[in-house]
Amino acid sequence: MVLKKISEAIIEPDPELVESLVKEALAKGLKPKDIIDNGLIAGMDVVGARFKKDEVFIPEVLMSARAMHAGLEILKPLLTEADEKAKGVLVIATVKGDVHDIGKNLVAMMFEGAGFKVVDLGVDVPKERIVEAAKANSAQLVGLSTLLTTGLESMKETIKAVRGAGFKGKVIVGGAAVTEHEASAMGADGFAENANLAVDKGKELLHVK
Ligand code: B1M
Repeated sequence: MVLKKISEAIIEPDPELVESLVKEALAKGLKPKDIIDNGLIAGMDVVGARFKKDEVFIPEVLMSARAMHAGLEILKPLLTEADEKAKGVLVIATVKGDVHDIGKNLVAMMFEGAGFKVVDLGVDVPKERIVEAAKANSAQLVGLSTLLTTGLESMKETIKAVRGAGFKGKVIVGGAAVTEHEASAMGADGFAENANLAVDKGKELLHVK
């Protein structure tokens, strides 16, 4: 019931209500991942479908995104494992030309939660900055996200630049515009459909548990 209320507070965006409902869900013993998947993301899925049908427009979508962030901020610290040594370093970004960051932030949070050090470069990030950050942080993983079909070319170019700069780690990609087939065609080492699977894929590629 509380998860349904959380979804509704994303659909009819009310960041304060989301905050208090997320706290209520935690107090009831619900797991953060359950709250994210079946409360926050479930609500955003409805908003996405309405956006597609022109039933809601960018300002409403942004309000829903803000409500989603309000919930995620509470859950973020709870996802972090008490692990002294990082399992690896992930440099993550939404590629140049794309400003969508909700999914990318979720992936970053899940990696942090699984014990990785995460360097989040934000959105609309040029390939040069990603190359630089991967080097500067001795990253084992580079994660790229795009939700736009037009972002696929940026993603491909970024992978090329990262490889061209001699990066020896693994590149993992995702986002609604990417398919497994495209991911391998553009030279990524791994693809994941959602944030949980992204962590599984990252661990598999780096051979860590
Ligand atoms: Co935009 N938008 N948007 N939008 N938006 C989409 C993506 C779209 C599908 C809507 C539609 O038309 N049906 C469409 C893209 C079509 C396409 O190219 N195929 C679209 C468009 C067209 C646009 C604009 C061009 C609209 C315009 O201006 N005319 C514009 C683009 C601006 C730009 O980037 N240059 C635009 C703008 C915006 C807002 C700013 C209003 C807002 C973004 C706010 C923000 O992110 N801070 C927005 C939103 C919110 C959406 C929808 C409604 C929701 C996206 C979202 O956050 N979903 C979206 C419609 C939809 O998806 N149904 C839409 C929830 C999130 C949890 O899912 O990000 O997919 P997602 O992440 C998932 C997985 O994909 C995966 O894990 C996450 C779940 O666990 N994943 C990874 C993501 N990254 C990963 C990386 C990985 C692995 C997995 O490894 C590294």
